[in-house]
Amino acid sequence: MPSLTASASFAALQSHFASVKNRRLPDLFAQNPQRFAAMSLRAAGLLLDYSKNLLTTDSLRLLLDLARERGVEEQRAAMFAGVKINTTEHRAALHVALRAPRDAELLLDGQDVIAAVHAVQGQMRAFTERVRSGQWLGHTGKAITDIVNIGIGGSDLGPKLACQALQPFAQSDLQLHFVSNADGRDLDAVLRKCNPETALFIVASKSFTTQETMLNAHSARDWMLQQSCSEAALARHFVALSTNTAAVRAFGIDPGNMFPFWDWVGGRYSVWSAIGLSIALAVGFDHFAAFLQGAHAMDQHFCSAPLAANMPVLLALVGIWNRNFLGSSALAIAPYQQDLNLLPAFLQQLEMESNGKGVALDGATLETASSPLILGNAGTNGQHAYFQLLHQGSDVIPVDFIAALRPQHRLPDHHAALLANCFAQSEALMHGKSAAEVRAEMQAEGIDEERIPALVPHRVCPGNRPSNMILMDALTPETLGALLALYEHKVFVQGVIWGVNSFDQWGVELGKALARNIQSELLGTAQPLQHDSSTNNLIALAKAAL
Ligand code: G6Q
Repeated sequence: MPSLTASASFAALQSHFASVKNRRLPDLFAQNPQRFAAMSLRAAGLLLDYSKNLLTTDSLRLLLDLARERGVEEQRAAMFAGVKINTTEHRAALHVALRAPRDAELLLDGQDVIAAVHAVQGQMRAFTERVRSGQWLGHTGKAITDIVNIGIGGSDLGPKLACQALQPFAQSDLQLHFVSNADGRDLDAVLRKCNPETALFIVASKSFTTQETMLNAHSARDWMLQQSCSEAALARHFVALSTNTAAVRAFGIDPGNMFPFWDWVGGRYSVWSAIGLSIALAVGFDHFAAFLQGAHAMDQHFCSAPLAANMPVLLALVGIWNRNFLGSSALAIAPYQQDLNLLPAFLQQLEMESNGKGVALDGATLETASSPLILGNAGTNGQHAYFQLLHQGSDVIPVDFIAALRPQHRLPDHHAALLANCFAQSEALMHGKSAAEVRAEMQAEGIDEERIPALVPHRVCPGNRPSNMILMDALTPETLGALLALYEHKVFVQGVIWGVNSFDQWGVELGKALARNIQSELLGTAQPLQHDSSTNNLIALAKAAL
């Protein structure tokens, strides 16, 4: 595949961009009263309104040409067919199989993938029901009250997000805790809340070798033993989610208490696998199944809708436009829903670990920018913090607003205020406030005429700042599943267009390896240290303090 910049549609977009970049979004709306209808669509319970982006129908047509020329349709078919598109790890990327119905068919290396997926789901359902009904007992015969998921990265962010987002569906008194950080304060704070007789630890690790997770898992195990749980009774308190049976057994967890998954499930795409056990425990397996169904509905839409009416494709193309033509280096994620507070952190990993790459699949250096920096937190909180930069900063940072039309609480007035803020922000970013408006406003406020000229530039908001709006009727297991699948496929499409492998993470592996070396130096006596003078001195300082 030639590089992105060598493709004919990329060149066409570059010359087209020159004719659009000085347009004003409010003018585009004024010229076409049907702009919302033309630039919004519904799929799998979600509505995407991308009309507040600085593009025209010509821009879209050229972006769709780009998607075709870059092979989005062929790569999509390859992913769903189980082709080993993760070439640097020689693996398929088959997370879509995790949410496929029982009657779907897919063979991978001779294995019936769908049967294997549903067998594990059956195991998860049976276990979940035993724990939630109080039949699964701790070592002193008491029912489980606290679930502690020990995992990091993809083995933490998705389950933690979903457990928080679906809390209104919990219908159980089980307390869910997530421990990820190597900082002992993380586990220590959770252990203080738990009773060793009624705590259940889920060790969630695809590799079962990740340093932070194994450190926390061993400390949790030691804590249980110190609290008078016998080695034999640990089986009542530890289960594993992993692909590595040997390491699970070596840790001391009975493989009978292990929920397996497979190397074709990438860490950041694993929330749909056994890694979702904590979600099923929190909300019940039926709700977890609904979460999978919501994602599957988005998969079906992504597979079957023409590119021009395909939500993940359009969201991806708008992102390409903003990143590679408008030059935006970041994307803000603003969920106007407290329960989605962890979505920006989840998407940080999904987008930046998948497409934060500078090298194309063929090893060539990319000639264009790839993943933007992802930032954000829940609205309205973000409005009182970083939104200042969105409105008046020197960089144009597009925003994805995400909101539900119906709340999951009964407090009066709150939801109208929340939605009003959400819609007002997207409108304000687009319209801005001109010098004339600022002047008139200050005159109306009675500000001294002499002071007005000096104040005007500070109060002007340039506007013309792009945003998407993603709406759902309510935040449910189905809509959450569809939302996460939407972003997964958006990231995939962008990866195809940029020509990168969205499914490896060699940068993450580098950090893991270096930390192992330095840890052995911190704890050992190896001399002299062979690092740069900064790292050598930092290690020496820490060694003296430890
Ligand atoms: C995700 C990454 C990474 C991974 C963690 C945890 O795609 O590979 O975030 O999920 O490093 O890995 P384990 O699940 O193997 O412990």
